[in-house]
Amino acid sequence: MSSPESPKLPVPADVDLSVRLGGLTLPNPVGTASGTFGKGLEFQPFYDVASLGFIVVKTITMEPRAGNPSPRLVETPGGMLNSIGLPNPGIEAYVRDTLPLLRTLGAPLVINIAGHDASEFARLAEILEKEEGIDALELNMSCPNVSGGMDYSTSADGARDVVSRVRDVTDRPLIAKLSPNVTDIRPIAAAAAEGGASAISAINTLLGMAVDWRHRRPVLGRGIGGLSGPCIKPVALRIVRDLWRTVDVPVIGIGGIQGVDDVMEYLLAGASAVQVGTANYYNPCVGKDILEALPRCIRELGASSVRELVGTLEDPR
Ligand code: RRO
Repeated sequence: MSSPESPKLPVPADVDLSVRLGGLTLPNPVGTASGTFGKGLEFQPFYDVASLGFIVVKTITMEPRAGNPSPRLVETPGGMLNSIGLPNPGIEAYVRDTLPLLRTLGAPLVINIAGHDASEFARLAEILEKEEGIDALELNMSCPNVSGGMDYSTSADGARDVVSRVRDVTDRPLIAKLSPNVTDIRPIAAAAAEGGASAISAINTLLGMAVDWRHRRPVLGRGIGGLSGPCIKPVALRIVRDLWRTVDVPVIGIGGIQGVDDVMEYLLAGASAVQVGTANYYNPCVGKDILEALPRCIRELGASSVRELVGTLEDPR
């Protein structure tokens, strides 16, 4: 839904920003990361969110969840630490009350789901199968803040199992969102692709902790949380490069993106698209800012499309 004060951003005709993710064509590679963009409507006063390449919404589960004890968020000198714990109204209320609002956003819509086990992931996908206006599902196999939340992205067999069970019930593009909290993400991503993932999104947050030494307590209500923000970008870039070399499906880069330079770095490292997360908290216009600057940066490298840049980082000598 476009508001009159936020006109759609002009994209110069000589730069093709479109990207393909599995069967999905996106108008541009700049999306928003799950849990950092509300329902999208909150950002509409700042710019027309329909200009985004895609919007990924906060994870939805089968049953309603209250989330973790507070405090749930803390700023550290290096980044933001969260322990939100998947609060959501459950799939039934979500489909009834939230999905109709999301359909008005105008950008390709990616619904992020998490189940307790593979069959619950599949059941969620099955319920959403009846719903229109959903362009892809992102499988949250990597939530660091609930018991068992990372189980399906810490083993190749677990990842293959979840994705293939969901693949059995839907032809929709499936994005497997993986955890960096593993020794080697590559076999896990390869297994997700074998199971039928159309794309891999990397990375979810890095497990961390903040300490209030005067009270001898961890700061977060659950003790540990997920670290995000610019401090995790080097880790995410390394992983995106590794995945670009390893898996046959497109990679979506996530981690510490706060401007167009970051996006260019991810594209060159091998990301076909990116998700902007934590930066939405301190710059609600970050998506617009990046989209305005992106065509110029692409031209600066002598290219006329996003696609021709993906993975073109030179190898070290
Ligand atoms: O809700 C959360 O605490 C949360 C989730 Br589901 C996730 O995937 N990643 C994260 O950092 N926090």
